[in-house]
Amino acid sequence: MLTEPADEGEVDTDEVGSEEEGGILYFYNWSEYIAPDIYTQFEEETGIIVVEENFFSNEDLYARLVSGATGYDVIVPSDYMVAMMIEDGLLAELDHNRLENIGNLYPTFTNPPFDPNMGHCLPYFWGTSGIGFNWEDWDEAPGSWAYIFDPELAQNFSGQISLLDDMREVFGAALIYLGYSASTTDEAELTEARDLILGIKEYIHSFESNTYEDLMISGETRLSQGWSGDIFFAQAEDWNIDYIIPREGALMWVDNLCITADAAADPERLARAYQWLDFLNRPDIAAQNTNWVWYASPNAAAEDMIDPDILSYPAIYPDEETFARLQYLGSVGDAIEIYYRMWTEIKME
Ligand code: SPD
Repeated sequence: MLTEPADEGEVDTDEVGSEEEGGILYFYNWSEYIAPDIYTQFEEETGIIVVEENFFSNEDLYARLVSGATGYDVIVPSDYMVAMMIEDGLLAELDHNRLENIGNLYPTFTNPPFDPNMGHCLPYFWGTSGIGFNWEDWDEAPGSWAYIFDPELAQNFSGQISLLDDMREVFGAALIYLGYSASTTDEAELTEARDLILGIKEYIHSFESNTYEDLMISGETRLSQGWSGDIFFAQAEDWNIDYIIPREGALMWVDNLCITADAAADPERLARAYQWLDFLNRPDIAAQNTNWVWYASPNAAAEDMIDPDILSYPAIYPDEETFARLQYLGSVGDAIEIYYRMWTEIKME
């Protein structure tokens, strides 16, 4: 199913099959973020072939679209990135009348601050960003970001710690550890966070958002900043691997299904995109998806079909006490330039 773009900035629409029958839909998604059988089912029901390509951070996705990439029909940005993309005119407005299954969502997800009344996107999955660890190394779970950000503690895992290759996530975790907002625009706070990260950089195995769960499975890394479902993916391979939301707090996020403004300019592409969004929002499909990826679903009508072990797992569906320690990333306006500069300093050092 995977295809590479023909040139920088353009999807190769000739590479996979022809546009006979239902045509082709280009889906730009995070990696390992859909139950693979869903493609076959969708094609059987609609004749539409879905071609998936992956990105590994919101910033990569944004850079690709803002530099003029065309051809992507449906993309999956997180909350704060949806707000940025709306501002830049990169997303189509949603006509809710074309989405039969839109009523299936939990009310908490239907009027998000980053996209009032789901004007542009539907929620796809939500989750948290915490710490993956291996019980072989611990008597008690590592309940603090200090195990990553305090050099005294981090040196115990020298060369065995991975951080997400994701600027907002890494700054977010460091800022939360320091007691600041994860979306600060204050340069002094950001400088402190940058210095904190630089202070433990010698103990970092890698900045990695794609294969960090594989590094945990192989034992090459023992502590990973990671996304809940990805760590559970590793746990399925090695039951000693586990996930914790640190006591200082952590990020939560909602990833969203959005139709690009580019696709909306073509009625046929737009029609396929609506069919795809509605299919993914069907209760049986949403449940099948969560049962495979182990991320929480915003689809209330799917609940009865989701594996009860997943529904009752507090690291996937956090309890109220944990919820109170979570925060979303917000848009940081022009301060994004400070983030980019400091992120480069971290990576280059
Ligand atoms: N393997 C897919 C993980 C997708 C996680 N999205 C998280 C976005 C957080 N900003």
